[in-house]
Amino acid sequence: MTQESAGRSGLKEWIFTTDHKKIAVMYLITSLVVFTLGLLLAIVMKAGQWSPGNSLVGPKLYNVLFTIHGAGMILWWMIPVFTGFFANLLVPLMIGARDVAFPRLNALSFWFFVGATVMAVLALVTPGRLDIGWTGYPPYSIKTDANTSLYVFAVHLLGASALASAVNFLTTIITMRAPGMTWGRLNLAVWGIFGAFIIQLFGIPVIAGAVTLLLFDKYLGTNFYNATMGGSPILYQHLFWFYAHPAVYVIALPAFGIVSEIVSTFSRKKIFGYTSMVIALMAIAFLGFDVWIHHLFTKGVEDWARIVQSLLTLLIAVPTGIKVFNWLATMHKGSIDFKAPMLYAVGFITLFVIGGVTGIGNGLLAIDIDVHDTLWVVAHFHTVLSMSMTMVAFAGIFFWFPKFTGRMYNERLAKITFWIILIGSLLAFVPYFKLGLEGMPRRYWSYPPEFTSTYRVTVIGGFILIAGFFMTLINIVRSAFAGERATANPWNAKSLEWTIPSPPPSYNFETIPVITAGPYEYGSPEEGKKALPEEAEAF
Ligand SMILES: [Cu+2]
Repeated sequence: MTQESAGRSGLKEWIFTTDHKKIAVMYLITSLVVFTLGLLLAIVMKAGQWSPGNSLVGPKLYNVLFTIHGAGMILWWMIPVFTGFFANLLVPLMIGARDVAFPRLNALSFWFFVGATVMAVLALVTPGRLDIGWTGYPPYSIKTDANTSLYVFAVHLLGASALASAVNFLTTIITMRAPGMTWGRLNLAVWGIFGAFIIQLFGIPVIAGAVTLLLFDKYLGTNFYNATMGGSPILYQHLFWFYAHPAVYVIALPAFGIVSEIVSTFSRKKIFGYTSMVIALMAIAFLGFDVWIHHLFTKGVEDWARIVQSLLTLLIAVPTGIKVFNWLATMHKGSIDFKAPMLYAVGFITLFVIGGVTGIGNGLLAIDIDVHDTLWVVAHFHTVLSMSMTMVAFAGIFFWFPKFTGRMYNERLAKITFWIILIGSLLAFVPYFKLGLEGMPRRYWSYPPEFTSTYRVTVIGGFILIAGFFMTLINIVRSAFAGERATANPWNAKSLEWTIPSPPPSYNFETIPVITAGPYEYGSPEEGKKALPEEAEAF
């Protein structure tokens, strides 16, 4: 994709590449393929729910479908698109480096990720299809004849990939910033990615241990999670959610950073409250490890632990609220240009606030006990996480599209699909809040007839939503090959990556820039000053 490689751009060039930009694109392609698969499964799940009897999908198949949908969308779409694609694309360009600290390790991370994908696919085609949910709770995951082992190995390989990435990117951000790129001048996207990898570093060993014990219980006859032999299935849930709750912020922190870049650029204003943004990002990374028990409020955990973690869960609303306030304050009195990335960013804020406010509900111990394991929870995480973070992913893909492909996406189509996705999301998931409050449990293949009309709204909404996503995918693929040629800085943005050609040459910067100002210097005396290499320095 770079000019240099144009002459020798074969499959081999991609397979053996250590260029962070090429690795980024390969992460994007892999995760978009799995995202598409997740959508196709969602179509089947939705279609079957048109009528209460569900003549299309039986209970066993439904379990398989939501397992693949959940695991695929979280572990192969949302986490890799932010920590694989965006981290690889943005970090070196934004800190003024020629690549990551360990380029070969970076390639290894990607190929481990591919290996994990292959294993996950094998888990599906081998007998006893995987039906354990993305959570893989024992005792069911031990008792089932499904291939738990391949899923566990896939999680191991994903973990190895993510740990290698964490070491690589933390080292890169700490040691490879260009001269003058102080911590206070880092882009918020880099701060978000930094926070995400700190979480990966501390969280992944725990989940890797948790699933290893699962493997031992199932195949080697140990009883770590076997209650009848003195073990505890709840132990697994503690270990699982100790990582899996913070994993939400592995997705969200880079997303928060990306939204900040976009909101600032298209409001033509410096981001409001930069320091408070950084503190909020780091506070969330820390607090994220102190709230996992909110997933176990109904599982017989001691009261003191439930009360403390309920309060800590609510505390996360503070740094989160600071962010939303700062984005709105950045837009306030800005000259806003609603290009597609900005529309998607504002759509994200909308869905995120709807989902976030309902999160205060399930964070409260008393309410959670009522809505636990109902469709309320499904509505909550699909708005606050799934839909809103996918909005950010597309906002970012469109925003940096000219940079990494050298071409423009179709603006008109992107705007139309934004509205389709937003309306589809609201129709597909808001009714789940109602169904959840009325007591409809999650993960049921069928439902009582009195819920038919509400279910049908979600089915129609789901189809609208999925149609919007497919149109977005078409836009991305078509524009990558046939879009208009892009200039170096089509948005007139003020960050370092826009000072180099689109797409960037393989070495990124001809001379390593000397940084003299922070990002987001719109309309101030410092405007445009940053990233103009005043004194070139040989690298
Ligand atoms: Cu949680």
